[in-house]
Parts: sequence; C-alpha cells; structure tokens
Amino acid sequence: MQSRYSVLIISITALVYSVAVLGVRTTASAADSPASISGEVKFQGTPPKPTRIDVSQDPLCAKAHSTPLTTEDILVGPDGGLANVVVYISDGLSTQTFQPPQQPAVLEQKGCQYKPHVLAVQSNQKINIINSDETTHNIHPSPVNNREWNMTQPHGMPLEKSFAREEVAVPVKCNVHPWMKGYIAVLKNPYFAVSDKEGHFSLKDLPPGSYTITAWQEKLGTSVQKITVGAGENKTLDFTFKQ
Ligand SMILES: [Cu+2]
Repeated sequence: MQSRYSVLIISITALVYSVAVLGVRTTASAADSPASISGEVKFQGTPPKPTRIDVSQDPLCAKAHSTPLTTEDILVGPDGGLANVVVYISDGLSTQTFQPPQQPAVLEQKGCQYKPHVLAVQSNQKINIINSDETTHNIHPSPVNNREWNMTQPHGMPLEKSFAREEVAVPVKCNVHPWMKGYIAVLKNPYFAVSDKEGHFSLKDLPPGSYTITAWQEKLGTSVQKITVGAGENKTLDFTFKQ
C-alpha cells in the first residue's frame, strides 16, 4: 500500500514539474512578440455602380428580398475602401507545414447569395456549408488545383467540405440560380485576411521576417508588395486597385 502511495506521489510530482516547465516555455514564446501588418485596400477612381440582379425565376429567392439584389463583384465603401479582397503572405515563410485550425469556416447560402461573398480558409480546414433558404441550392466550386465537386443541398441539409491545396481563389456557383457567385480562397498558412466593407484588413501574430504580401480581387487581379517586420512591430501596408 505504501509503495503505491509513493508511486502516486512521484507521479504527481512529475506532473507538477511538467506543467511548470510547459508554463515557462509558454511565457518564453510569448516574449518573442509577434508582429502584425494592417492597412486598407483602396479603389482608385469612380467605383462602378452595382447592377441589379433579376431573381424572379425563383419566387423563394425573390421573397427573401424587399429591395433588389445587386452584383457584388466590386464593392467600394463610402470612403473608397475595397471590400472582399484576400490579403495573404504569399512568400517568406519557412517551408513548415501549418495545421488547419480546429474551428470550421462557415459558408452560408442566404437570400440566394453566398455569405460571405469571399471566404478565406486554410487548406484542409473544414468548411460548414449551410443552406438557410427555403429553396434548394446546388453548390458547385470549380477549382484548378483541388478536386471539383457538385452537391445539391436542400434547406437544412448539413454539408462539410475542405480543400487540400492552396488556391486563390476557387470560384463557387449555384447550378440552380445562375446569379449566385462567390469565391473560396484556400491558403496554406494562417496569415491571411479578407478586407471588410471599409477595405480594412489585419494580419496578426506574424513571426518576425521579410514577406511578400499579395492582395487578390476577383475582378481587378492581384497586387504584390514586400515588407519586413521585426519582433513586436505593427506595420501599415495599403493596397490600391483601379479598373
Ligand atoms: Cu442556388
């Protein structure tokens, strides 16, 4: 009985010691002070007016909107910020493989539109695809570097997918509703963002280093810049697109 207690005490001591060592390590890595890059994606010139979409072919889509649906391919905010631009590290990281986050991404079909219009995920990250509409959709991504698929999805049916390889970006369409278009950007590292409706983006928790940052817009193409960030540095980087 006594020896059992000794084993127990030794085990507890070992456990406490391991926790202490791990604790010290966590503190040490936090002291490495990650860097960040944030900025604005701007549209130069007069922004094109979104055009009206006719959804009358499906009354269930029409009834979801009190005002007409409009195109989302170039969305410019009141101060000239460009939305839905994928900003990511395209070069400069080591060859390490990044594990996908546990948290799945969500792509919703709502009002017969994709929400968000541009979704960015990590390769092999789970994507929960939701149909919140009463109508049935048929979601159909057409990738170049990943496997193509095509799924009918009635209301309420769960669907979980992922893409294995980097691809910016995979076009997504609905085979039932021809106006439904969106994109899924698949990145092999976790350092990416999609600009919000004011055009703002932020890349956080970066290891210090020299990077190539690429901004991608579905109609306006890509813009590339180089930047170096030291430990704990927060740098600003703006991108400008024009038609
Ligand atoms: Cu649809």
